[in-house]
Parts: sequence; C-alpha cells; structure tokens
Amino acid sequence: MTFRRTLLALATATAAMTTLMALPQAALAQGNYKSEYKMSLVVGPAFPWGKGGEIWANLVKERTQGRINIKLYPGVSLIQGDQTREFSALRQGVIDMAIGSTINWSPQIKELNLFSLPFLMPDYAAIDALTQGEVGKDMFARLEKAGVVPLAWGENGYRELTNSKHPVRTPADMKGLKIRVVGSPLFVDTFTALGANPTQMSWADAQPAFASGAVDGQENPMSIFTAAKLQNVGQKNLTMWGYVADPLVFVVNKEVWNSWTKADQDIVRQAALDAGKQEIEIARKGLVEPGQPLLKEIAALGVNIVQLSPAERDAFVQATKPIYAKWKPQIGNALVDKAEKAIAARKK
Ligand code: X2X
Repeated sequence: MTFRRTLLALATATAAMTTLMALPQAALAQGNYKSEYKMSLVVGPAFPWGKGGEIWANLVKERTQGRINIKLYPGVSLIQGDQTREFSALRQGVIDMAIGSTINWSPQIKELNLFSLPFLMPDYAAIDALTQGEVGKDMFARLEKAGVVPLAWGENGYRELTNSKHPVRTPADMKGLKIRVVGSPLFVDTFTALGANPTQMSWADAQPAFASGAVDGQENPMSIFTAAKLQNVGQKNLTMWGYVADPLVFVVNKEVWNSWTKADQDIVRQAALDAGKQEIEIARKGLVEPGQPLLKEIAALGVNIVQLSPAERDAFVQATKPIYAKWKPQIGNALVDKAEKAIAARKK
C-alpha cells in the first residue's frame, strides 16, 4: 500500500468510528422521542408533592397531544428509595425528570442547604421572596451548571417536629430524643445542637422505624404527616416551630431536554410553572387560612399540638445560631447575605 492509500484508509476508518460513536447522541437528536419519560418523586399523588407530578405529567400529555408521555415513579423507586442519590441519577440519565426536594439534592449542590438554615424563613412570604426572586434565579443557574434543566419551583413545606415521647416546648425537652433526619449533615448539626440524638435515614426506612419505635421522632411538613398518617405510628406530639421549609424543584435531564423541539420545550416549561403554582397552593392548604383548619383536623386525630410563643420559639433560634453561623460560609456568604436581605425586604 502506498503511503497515500494508507492515509486514505485511515481517514475512512476514523470517519466510520466517529459516526458509530455519535450514534447514541443521534438517537436523542431533536425530535427523536422516547415512548415514555420517567419522573422521579419521593411520594405519590396522595401527597401534594406527588399530586404536583401528576398535574405536570397530565398537562404535558394534553398540550403535546401525547408526544411526551410521562410516567410517575414515586418512592424514588428508580434509585431503590435512596433519595439523596436522586440528583446524581438525574444527571446520569437514570431519571429523565423529577420534582425534587432541595434537602435531597443538597449533598450534591451545597447551595441548596440555604433553605435548611434553621429559622432563616419566618413565614411563607419569606419562602416566596427567595424562590420567586434573585436567589431563586441564582439557584437555577447553579443547577444548570450542574447539568440539569430547572423549570419551576414547588413546595414540600414547613417542617414541624413530631415525636412519640412527650410534648416539646423547649430545647431541653429534646434532650436524648432519637430523631430521624434526612439529607445533609446540616440536619445532624442542628439536632445535635438542640440536644437530640439525630439519625440519618431515607423516608422509605423511616416509616417502619417509627412503627417499631426504633426512632422517637421526625420532622416533616404537615401534608406529609397527614397523608402518611404518622399519628398511627406513635407520632402524637407535634411542635409547630417552622424551623425550615423545603421547596421543590421541577427539572429535566439535559440530554432529554435537548432531544425535544423548541415548541415542546416551551410546553414542558409552561406546564411545570402551572403545576408548580397549583402544587404550592395544595401544599399550603389548611395552613394559610385564618385559624389553620388543618391543625384542627390533626388535633382531632388525637395529636397534641404545641404552639410556641415568640419567646419560646426564640429559645430554639438561639440554640441553633452557632449552626447557622457554621454553615453560612459553606453555603456561600454572598448567597446567604442576599437571601437575608430579600427576606428583610419582603412584602408581608
Ligand atoms: O424524607 C423526607 O423527610 C421527605 C419526604 O420530606 C423528603 O423527601 C425531604
């Protein structure tokens, strides 16, 4: 073979290889759709969170005339219930789309710990000031940089404290209580500072642990409490302390997103915004109306509800201040400053 012919042969082989290697990409080229897209969620449609997923999926199906067909996978079943791995699986394409809690993704995206800073957000207007303002935009930019496409905000809710042992009114009442927590080490720090004995566990493992008494207590929004019927697994003492709230984020895997036409991308985004808005309303139902009717329903289930006075609540704030200070630089001083300013300036 002449030198020229060898070169030619090489070039042909290289071109063939390049074509071969590009195949998986081509399979996902714009307009090439999968028959089903997998949406990951921690809880199903009996909960506001899962209901939000159902609304999103239905809107997308309707508005794309079935071109985009989404199936819900509650219980984070695509990752065997291991909710803190959801973000990695989403990035890798094991999951096509998700509505995820900021808590569950905080091990990978440390900025998301912002929402778990104890007593940062005193009321719903404070949550909105963050998610619907500059901080929300910064978070979305951060998520984009991490390789996913964020579309809209939803809400799990204010996480209130429950336990099977006794009413909690002061940090001293928490001494020695074994509390199930999820997500980032920030939660372990917070509960340790309060004198409790925190233990990290997935939601899937938590419920049998309440039933068997392996753990004494937990923290979750009231919508999770009622739909999971936690009063039936011994959680009869509830303290309304509103120490943190976890927003939800509607996201799509980047390659999946890029495989859709621009028109369909717009539909999926608008459907996420519409579903997010509805989901937040459902999540707050019974808690934002005068007299908080949901709490009356919970009391009727035999749950003892402790409402803290401002001074009592402040004792918890003071006890967790060192944790707030420790985590602020880890989340980013500039971001936390921005959040504090947005909250101070909020419309109540
Ligand atoms: O595991 C929890 O506590 C839950 C359901 O609230 C989350 O996924 C953050």
